[in-house]
Amino acid sequence: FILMSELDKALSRQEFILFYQPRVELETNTVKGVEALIRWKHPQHGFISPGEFIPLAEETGFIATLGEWVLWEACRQSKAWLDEGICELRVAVNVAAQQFWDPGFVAMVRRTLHETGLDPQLLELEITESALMSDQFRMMDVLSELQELGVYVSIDDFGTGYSSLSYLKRFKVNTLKIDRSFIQDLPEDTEDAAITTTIISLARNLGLQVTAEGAERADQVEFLRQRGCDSIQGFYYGRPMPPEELVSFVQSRS
Ligand code: G
Ligand code: G
Ligand code: MN
Ligand code: NA
Repeated sequence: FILMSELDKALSRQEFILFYQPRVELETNTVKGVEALIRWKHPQHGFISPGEFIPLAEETGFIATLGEWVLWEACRQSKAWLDEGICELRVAVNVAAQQFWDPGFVAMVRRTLHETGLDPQLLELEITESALMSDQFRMMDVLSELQELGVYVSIDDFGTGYSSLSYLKRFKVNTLKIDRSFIQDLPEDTEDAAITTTIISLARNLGLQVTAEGAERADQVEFLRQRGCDSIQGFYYGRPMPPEELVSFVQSRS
């Protein structure tokens, strides 16, 4: 049970940290990107998962402040890895619906890139399919502005929302991230196999990148590789981990 006042304090007490989960490119078998995933290091209760406090942050509007911090910290980290000559990693940041629809959102992203000095090409914004679809005309404008800025955009949890294929054609997005629910029962589940195969060829035919989330086993990775999936983010390769561990992980694979 979490109180809003605790969330607010946690931010000023620097109790939030970002973990990073590697995304492995299948063709080269190397890590080209990571997803930043927030954790709350609570002084009494240890690590608290975002599933337990992001919903409250969304209800109370605190997600705006928290989301800005996440974006800033992820950009700062990617830039630091690059400057220190450690690795070049595109960092993917989850954007809540409320953030995406805020009229100041694109300006905030631009300002954060400027302040941290990160190349826009090294930032990817993950927006869920359901968040995108609520206002299709404005969505097109925001996506165009983000494209002009030069950041990457991916549709998170793809396959679980309601985007019509005709809109997909005009979405200015770079990547579809296939939701974990379609991956977890591969390759045995014939329906999930059909859905996954179809999403991969849809993405390829539209010239989009496709990432599968949640592969935990070698046979799942093999299935996805054979169907032309570009990259995989799943426990098979690595869990979300602290930045130091991520660096060792990347270096051990390159
Ligand atoms: O890391 P974990 O599997 O516990 O994440 C659970 C959920 O929390 C996922 O749906 C993930 O997208 C979400 N999440 C993690 N970090 C962030 C964040 O920084 N911002 C937002 N909006 N959601 C996040
Ligand atoms: O909603 P979103 O796609 O942002 O959620 C990402 C979350 O999915 C991460 O917090 C991560 O913990 C979780 N995740 C990533 N890979 C796997 C996996 O292979 N298995 C399971 N069970 N969860 C995963
Ligand atoms: Mn995500
Ligand atoms: Na997802």
